[in-house]
Amino acid sequence: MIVALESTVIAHGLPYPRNYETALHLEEVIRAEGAEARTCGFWAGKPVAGLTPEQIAHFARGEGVIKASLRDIAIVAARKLHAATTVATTMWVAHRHGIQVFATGGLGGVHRGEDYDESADLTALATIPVLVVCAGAKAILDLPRTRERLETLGVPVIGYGVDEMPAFYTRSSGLPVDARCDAPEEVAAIWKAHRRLGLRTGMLVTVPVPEEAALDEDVATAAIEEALTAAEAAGVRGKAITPFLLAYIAEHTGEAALRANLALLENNARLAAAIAQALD
Ligand code: PSU
Ligand code: MN
Repeated sequence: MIVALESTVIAHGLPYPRNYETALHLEEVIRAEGAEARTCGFWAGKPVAGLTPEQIAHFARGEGVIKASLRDIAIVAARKLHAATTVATTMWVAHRHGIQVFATGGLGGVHRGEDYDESADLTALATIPVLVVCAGAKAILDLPRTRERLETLGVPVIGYGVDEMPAFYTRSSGLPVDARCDAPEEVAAIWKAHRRLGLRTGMLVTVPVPEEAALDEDVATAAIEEALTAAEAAGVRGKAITPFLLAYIAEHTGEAALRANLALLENNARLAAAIAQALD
C-alpha cells in the first residue's frame, strides 16, 4: 500500500536543509512501517507521485518552484513549471495515481479576519476521494469556521485517539470530531464504507502532535497573534499568507514551533502508513 506526501511543506514550509532531510526522513518512516512512500509535485508541468531525491532536493532549495493549488494546475501544466503541491493538489495528484492515503502536517481552511479567504484544501476534500492524515487544521486559521465548513462539505472528521480535533501546534481545539478511532483497522473500516457507498468526498483523520513536542497553549496563542499582526502590517495576501504566518511563528518561538511541526509530520506519516497497511 502507498502513502502520498505533499511538497509545499518542503518548498515553502521548512528551512533548508531541514526541509530536504525531513522529506527523505518521512519517506523512510513510511517504508519502515512496510508501506511505500510517494512525494508528490509537478515536475516540468507533469503531475508526479514519487519525486526522486534529486527532484526533492531541487524543491527544497526552492529555486523557481511555485506553490500550486487547484487553480494553478492547468497553468503549471501548460507552462511546464516545477510546482510544489499543497494538500489540495497533492490529493489531486494522488487520486490520479490511484493512491488513497495521504499524510501531511496541517490542513488549510478558513482564515481569520474580515477579508474572506478560504483554502482550496477544503474544495479538494469536498471533491476528491482521498484519506488525509493531519494534525488538524493549521492553528493560524479560524478553526470553528473551518470545522463548520468540513461539516457542510460532507467530509467525515475522525479523531485518532481523541474526541476533539487537534489544533496543529497544540493537542486540542475544543471542537468535536465525528468519530473517534483507536486503531488503524477502525479507520480503514470507515474509509472502506465511505468508498463502498460511493461517497465522493475525502476524509480527514486528525491526530494530535506528540505530547512532548506540543507547543505550550499560551506560547502558541501569542505567536499566532503576533504573526497575524505582522502579516497585516506587511500587507501579505492570498497564497503567500499561510507560508508567511508559519515561517513567522517558526522564527519567533525559538525552535519550538519547528520541533512541533517536524514531530507531527513524522507522527502523521507513521499513522498513514499503518492505515494504508490496514486497507490491504
Ligand atoms: N506547511 C507549511 N507551509 C505551507 C503549507 C504547509 O509549513 O504553506 C501549505 C499546505 O500545503 C496547505 C497550504 O495545503 O499551505 C494551504 O495554503 P492555502 O491556505 O493558500 O490554500
Ligand atoms: Mn487563500
